[in-house]
Amino acid sequence: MAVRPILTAPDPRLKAVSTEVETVDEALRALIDDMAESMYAADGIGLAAIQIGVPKRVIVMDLDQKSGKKNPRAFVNPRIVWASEETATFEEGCLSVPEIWEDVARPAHIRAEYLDREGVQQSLEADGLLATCLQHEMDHLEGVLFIDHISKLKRSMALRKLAKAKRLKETG
Ligand code: GNR
Ligand code: NI
Repeated sequence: MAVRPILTAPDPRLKAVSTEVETVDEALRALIDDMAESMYAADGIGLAAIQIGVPKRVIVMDLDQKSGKKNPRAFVNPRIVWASEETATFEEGCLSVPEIWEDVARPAHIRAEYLDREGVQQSLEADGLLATCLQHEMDHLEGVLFIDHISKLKRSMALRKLAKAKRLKETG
């Protein structure tokens, strides 16, 4: 297992559309384990494979890791099969857009289908933070970041803040 570096915007790889996983095998489980380790190391609650540069439709998530007990969940080839008309607004952040937090409205309730770590088909109904996080991660699979859902002005301010932080990090 290894912690891998997380790509940050405006890295063009974050805009890639990830491809379907064909078989859930040991190599994929090794990727899932690296993703979980990278997510925990960065104090995130979710991570899409593209955030560590792998364009595959794989997500890991652990919403209650703050409780101390690790309970990572893997979602392979997830699909939203139903979404409510009703929306819910959460303040979102992203490990690939560090230190930026903005409100995003998304369907409040969703039903999703996916393969788990063993390659078994699963179905899930979600609301609250789980629904938000799953949609945020599934956006990554399409090359979409949460800042793509906010106003153009807020997005350009966020990207400028990010560029400045990167510059400061480089010059020390
Ligand atoms: O760690 C994360 N927190 C978070 C908070 C609100 C809504 C979405 C998220 S996901 C984010 C980790 C991440 O960037 N996943 O892609
Ligand atoms: Ni993210």
